[in-house]
Amino acid sequence: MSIQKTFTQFMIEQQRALPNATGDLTLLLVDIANACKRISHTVSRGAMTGMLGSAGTENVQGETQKKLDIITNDIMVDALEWTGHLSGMVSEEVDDFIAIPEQYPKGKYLALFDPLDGSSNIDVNLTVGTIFSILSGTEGVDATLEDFLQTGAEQVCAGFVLYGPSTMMILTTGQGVNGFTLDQDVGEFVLTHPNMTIPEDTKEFSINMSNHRFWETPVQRYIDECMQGEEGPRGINFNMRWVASMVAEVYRILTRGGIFIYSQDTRDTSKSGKLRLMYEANPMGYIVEQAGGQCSTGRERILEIVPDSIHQRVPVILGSKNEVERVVSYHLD
Ligand code: AHM
Ligand code: MG
Repeated sequence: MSIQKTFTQFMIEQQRALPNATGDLTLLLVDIANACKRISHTVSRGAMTGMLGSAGTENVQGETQKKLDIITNDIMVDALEWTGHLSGMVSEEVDDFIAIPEQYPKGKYLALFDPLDGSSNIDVNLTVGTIFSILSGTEGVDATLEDFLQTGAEQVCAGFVLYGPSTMMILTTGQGVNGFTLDQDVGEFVLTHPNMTIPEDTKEFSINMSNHRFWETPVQRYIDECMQGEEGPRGINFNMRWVASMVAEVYRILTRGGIFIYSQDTRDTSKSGKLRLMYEANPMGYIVEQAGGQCSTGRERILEIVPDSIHQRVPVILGSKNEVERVVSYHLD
């Protein structure tokens, strides 16, 4: 019987191929994987833990926090702050960046995460996930706010963990995209989806249609053309999916192609979109590009945006290359 390659084995083999690698990133990712196993277990116990529902508090984005938003944030912070691999963290659920406590060594990386993406789905038992992005920091020194304000193109690594029918981790370190499934019996992620690629064409789109009247004209034009199907200018019938969990949508796109859009709209002109650049759009954009897809705001490549704040929002259009290019061309028109 052949034994499947574990996540740790995969990472160590990748590290050996790089002459200057120290193993720090491997150890950090193993710690992140362990935190996500704990989150997977917590989420899977559902109502039995009494942790479903609202916490009655708001995060910096003005969104009501679920109890599990706070619990999963604490799991990530507790798992990572002591390791010596990080000089600071950013979480969707915490207003300021998170400093490493004084007693722990400061490492050469920065971790940015959304501990529970799609948490509006948690009470209805649908797929949620953890998204993370790793940037370079300065070893031995406490991070400052400016240290985090790097473009997505500078990410060392990006990944997400999906808590669905199976728990999966999707990861890129800039050498393609690989998917690992959690073997619940032995508690290890194993490589099940090597070299994931996104088909260049698709007939499936993901967007929250209820916001149609608020979208900008290029997005309305694109979706309206898809909706016209065989009789319209595209000449083909499209399918639609909207899980309201970006992790689930991006995983589906990595599996069979598609386009995901959460664009800027006129509901609240003070916000440029809903999704956050540094721990949602950038890591997902890096993964999608590494799998051969594209990721744009409609006007610029997401990975080239120079951030001005850690909780900045951006419009997101990502997925199959030819469809994203089409939406971008409608913006240029
Ligand atoms: P969250 O990080 O607070 O869960 O919000 C992000 C989520 C995405 O996963 C998803 O694409 C989007 O919000 C859904 O938004 P909506 O409920 O407006 O359709
Ligand atoms: Mg999120």
